[in-house]
Amino acid sequence: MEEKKIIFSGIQPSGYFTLGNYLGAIKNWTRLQHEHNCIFCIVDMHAITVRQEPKNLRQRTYDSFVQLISCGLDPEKALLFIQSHVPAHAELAWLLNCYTYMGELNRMTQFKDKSSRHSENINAGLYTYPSLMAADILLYQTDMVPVGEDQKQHIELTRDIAIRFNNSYSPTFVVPEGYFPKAGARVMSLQEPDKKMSKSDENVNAYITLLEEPSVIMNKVKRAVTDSDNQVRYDIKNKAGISNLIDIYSSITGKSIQDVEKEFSSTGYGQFKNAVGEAVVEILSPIQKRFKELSKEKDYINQLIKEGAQKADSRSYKTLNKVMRKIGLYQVK
Ligand code: AQP
Repeated sequence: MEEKKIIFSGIQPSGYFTLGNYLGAIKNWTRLQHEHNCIFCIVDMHAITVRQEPKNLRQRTYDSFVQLISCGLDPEKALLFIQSHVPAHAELAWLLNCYTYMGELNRMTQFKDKSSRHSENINAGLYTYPSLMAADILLYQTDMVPVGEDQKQHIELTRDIAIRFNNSYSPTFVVPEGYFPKAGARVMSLQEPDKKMSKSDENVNAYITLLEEPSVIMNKVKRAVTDSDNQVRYDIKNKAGISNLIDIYSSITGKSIQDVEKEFSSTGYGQFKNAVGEAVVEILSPIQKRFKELSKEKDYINQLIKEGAQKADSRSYKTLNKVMRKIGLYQVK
């Protein structure tokens, strides 16, 4: 029998999860957990590379864990934990920083993008974010990393760091592959459709969160920026807003882009937006119901959080010790 692949992916508690996070990541995770050895992590240490309100961060981290379970992740099937609860992540990140070049970090578009949005706080953590991400992935000897297309560059860098380390010493890390699902790979902002939908966008109309009221969802879709030609046709270059809504609708319903174009060929944008809004409301409604029920079960959720951390701790230390030994850090047996 073929061995199960090890899959790792992370998500930041930097706000409430968006439809982009769901269609680009979480929805695929719920499928992958049945087929592979999956590890999913709430990366709170990545979130603090931009300023967070402590009280909000604490609450969002808890809510993120509950949201993942509400979306269908099962702690019996996948390993779910919070990054800061497992010290090996920060430890390996430091070690890998010493094997990562500034030239490589300088090329990262996410750093350029986030530092331009947070010009008052361009900190070293934001800059070395990719080494922490490499540590997250490499600690678990990950084979595959399912992420949205926006993370392609970080995965490439993780591979380069792993190969460099393996070549400098001896094979230590599995060199992971990125896995970029086509459907929902890049959900764009509803207000600036040439930018990806982000949970930390200052304009709340740019994104839809998983916990949003149906009326708010319908309104946000209605207000989504489109164009004036009133034809539901896919053309990313000239009709980015409508193309984004087609992508969202197609990803939720499973219909092809051509079929969506056909379905709305004789209707205007108003009717199409209505259908998109309703599809979003429908897919989020069971998640919201479960979230409401589960958030009240604090003892149960905290127990799951603790168990996740314990399991991740024992798995990650194996790799960390191996790395320390190879580098030449003195260890007492
Ligand atoms: N718009 C998106 N479309 C498709 N996939 C997306 N992802 C994020 N936004 C989209 C995928 O979600 C996973 C978790 O992302 P993250 O929370 O770790 O960080 P991010 O990519 O930086 O997400 P945000 O929402 O943009 O957060 P902020 O605003 O804090 O930076 C990843 O697999 C990502 O590809």
